[in-house]
Order: sequence, then C-alpha cells, then structure tokens
Amino acid sequence: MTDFAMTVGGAAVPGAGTFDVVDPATGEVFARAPDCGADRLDQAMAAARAAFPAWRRDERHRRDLLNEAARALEAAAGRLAPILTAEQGKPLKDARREIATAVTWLRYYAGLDVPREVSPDGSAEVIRRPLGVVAAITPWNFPIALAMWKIAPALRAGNTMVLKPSPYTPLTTLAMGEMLAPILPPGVLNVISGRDPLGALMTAHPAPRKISFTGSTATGKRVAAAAAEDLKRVTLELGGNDPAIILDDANPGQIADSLFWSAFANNGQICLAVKRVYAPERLYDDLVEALAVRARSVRVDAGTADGAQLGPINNRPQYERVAGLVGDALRHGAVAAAGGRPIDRPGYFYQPTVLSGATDGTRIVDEEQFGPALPVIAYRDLDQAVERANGTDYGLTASVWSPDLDRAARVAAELDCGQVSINAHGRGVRPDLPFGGHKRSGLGVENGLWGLYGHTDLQVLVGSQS
Ligand code: TXE
Repeated sequence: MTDFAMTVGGAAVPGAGTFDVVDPATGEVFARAPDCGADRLDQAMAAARAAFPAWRRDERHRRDLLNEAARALEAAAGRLAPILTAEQGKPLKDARREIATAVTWLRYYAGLDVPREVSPDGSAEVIRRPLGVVAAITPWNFPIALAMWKIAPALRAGNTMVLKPSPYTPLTTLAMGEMLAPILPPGVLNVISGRDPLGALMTAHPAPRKISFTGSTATGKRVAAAAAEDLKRVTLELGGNDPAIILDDANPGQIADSLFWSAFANNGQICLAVKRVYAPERLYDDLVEALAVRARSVRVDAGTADGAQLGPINNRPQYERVAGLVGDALRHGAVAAAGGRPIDRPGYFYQPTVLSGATDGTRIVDEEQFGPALPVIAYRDLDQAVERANGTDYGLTASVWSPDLDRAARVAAELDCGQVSINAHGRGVRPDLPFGGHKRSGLGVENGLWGLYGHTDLQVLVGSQS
C-alpha cells in the first residue's frame, strides 16, 4: 500500500516525503504515508481558514452534508476496515464496528437540535459561535472513531478542521479524508499526516483557534502549554487508570464476562478500559479464576484471521511497555493467573494476562498499562478500596459491581472521575453524553451538546428599540 494522499483544500496531495507504516501483526513495514512538511501544513491551515466564512453561515447545509458523509462512510466500510486492521491490528469485525461508530456520531450531530438560548426577560440571546479552524490530533487505538468525535461536532458547529492521525495509524484517516473530499466543500476538512513533530507544529501554528487532542497525558500537557501561548481553546482527552470496584455481594461467575471484556476489548488499548480491579478478599480467588479462564480461552491472532478476538498490540513501544510492566509486577510478587508472556510469533502479540497478588505501589497498578494485562487487587475494607481507587492523578471512568444498586450508587458517588457505570464499565460512552476526564485525564469534554459547545465561543446579542 503506497497510494495514500493527504487532503488539503479538497485536493489529494503528497507530502514532502514519506514515512513507514508497520503492520503490527507481522512487525513489517507494509505501507508508506505522506510526511507533511511545514509548507504543506501552512497550505492546509490556509485552506481551512478560507473555507470557514462560507461554512459557518449555513447550518442546514452543514447538517445535510454530515448526513451525506455518514452515508458515504457507511458505504465505504468494507473498503476501509481492512486498512484499519492492517495498520491498527484489531480484528476485522472490530474495525467494521469502529467505522459504524463513526457513522453513528456523524448522524447524531447531523440530527442534533441545538436549542436557542434567550435570557429570561427575552431581551438578550446567547449565541454559540464557531471558533474558526480546529486542529485535531488523534491516537492509534481508535483512529476513525476518535477522529469522528472531533470532526462531527466541530463541523456541525460551523468550524473547519485540520486533522492529523497518529503516525502509527495514518492510513484509514487519510483514506477517509479522500473519500469525504467530494462531499465537503474544499478546505472544510483537511487531513494531513506526519511524525510527532507535526503535532507540535500544529499546536504552535497561528491559524487554529482550538486544539482538540486525544492521547497521552504527557503529550496533552505539551499541547496545553503550546496552546496557552496564544490562548487557543483546548479539549484534552487523555489517559486513565480506571478502577473497577467489586462489592462483596457480587457474583464472580456472573460478572466475569462483562468485566473481562471491559478490560481486554481492543487489547486493553482503550483510555477507559478497566485497568485495575479491586476485589473483596472473600471473592478474590473466585474472581481471579473466572477472569483467568476467560483470558486463557481468548483467540489471539492476526486481525485478518477468522475468529480472532484480539489482535496484536498496536506498536513496538507499547508492546515493550506492557511486557515491561508485567515483568516488573511478576518480580514484585504478582502471579500470572493467566498469560504473563509475549506470544512466540512475529508481530506484537501478547498473551491476555490476569495478575493476582498485585498491590498498590506496583507500577502496573499505579500507571496506565494500556494493554492486555489486568491486575486484580484484594481489599478488606471498602472505604480503603475507594480511597485507593481515587488515589491516582487520573480520573477518567470507573465502575462498581453489585446486585445492590443503591449500595453501588453510594460507592459511585465517592469516585472522582468523569463517568461511573454500575455493573458495566463505560456504558455511558454514547454520542449524546459528555465524555471527559477529571484531574490529569483531561480538560473539557467531547460528545453530546456539551462537545459541540466546546467548539464554540459565546456571544451575547442584546437588542433594544432605537
Ligand atoms: O501517545 P501520544 P503515544 C497513552 C498510552 C500509551 C501512551 C503513549 O498509555 O502508552 O499514551 O502513546 C501526537 N504535540 N495513550 O506515544 O504521544 C502524536 O503524533 C502535539 C492513551 O502514541 O500522546 C499522536 O497523533 N501532538 C490514549 C497523538 O499526539 C503530538 C491513546 C497521540 O500521541 C506531540 C493513545 C506534540 N508534542 C495513547 N507529540 C487515550 N487517551 O486513549 C505527539 N503528538
């Protein structure tokens, strides 16, 4: 695969050079992506700027075109999914599901009615004005879905965009940009690709009025610092170290499936995946075993293989990070109830790993592992478990598991994070609900009316008789 172009001002354009894209199922380079130079970045920003005045004026037109984009993306799913699998590693059915998610988001924002806001005495209207050019920077775990969390609300609100996918997964986003070019007016959605320094060039560029970023907390801080220079607005969706707290009346056999997939879906490479489980001593052994049984039975294979449930980890640094964290935990007294090792084949395959005997203070408990390895931590006192769950700089999501919903809700109320689910994890990830982190998990929210408002500034319009 070599024929991927960037989309700038509605045209397919090459970069100043190319960079390699690796198939994580083989570890081999399988494609090259355009490496956008500074001049081309200027062109993309200029195109987005030029497209803004006309685009922001006609809301009906924007809604129609987002619906048209949804139809086109849906029709292209069969062509895009294999590209997504090749660069990201996820099974084909998951790649198709991710594209379907993006379609859902487009349709949601096309259909969303934005209420008119008028002061109680009717003398003033509060108007949500689009900002102008939005620079969007996305990660490699859900390149298309997370791009659409930005594209759909930003464009619906009347902004234009320059979008840069992760250098690990640029291709599907580039292909989507080319596919949408005949639908959207030139310059409304520009898609460029390049290595990490291109992200820094985007955040420092004078054209964007907002940076919408999803990625690591470390990079998010750099983005915020760069944006502060000229007071660009920012939305940051960063990492998490999301706890699941199991209450002592839960039934391990009943919750294990849902809990397992809340941690291991997409190979654990989800910002809101369950990253640590707090289990009461009474249920500890049963829960570990129930999770381990599932981990051992999962089919890990290339995303193109029939029946694959999990693919490889997306990239070598992440693979080495997961292996390093598991190794560290095993050296510090944890036991692998399932997995614990890389899978002996080319590519970045790792055994789904359930760790018992892990404790707070071990790196895999304290840090974001972002991979197929889950520590289960025993607790005696629920208040202490809650304290440990909150004892992190992250605050993205959490879950509480118990048949006693009132009791679970009381525990949920103690958790400092952007979303808590009961007897599920991440159930509130929907187009119509705000999604964002507390503490160092982010700034601002995406999705729903709130996500759209994040792409606007307020303007008060006060009328009076002359
Ligand atoms: O992320 P980065 P990486 C976490 C996960 C993982 C770690 C590192 O724990 O181990 O992040 O992954 C662009 N200015 N998450 O290195 O660096 C970069 O090109 C502007 C959690 O891939 O945050 C890419 O497009 N942009 C996360 C994007 O930032 C810059 C999902 C994300 O890359 C930049 C992915 C800069 N200075 C990883 N440097 C989640 N929240 O879901 C890089 N980029």
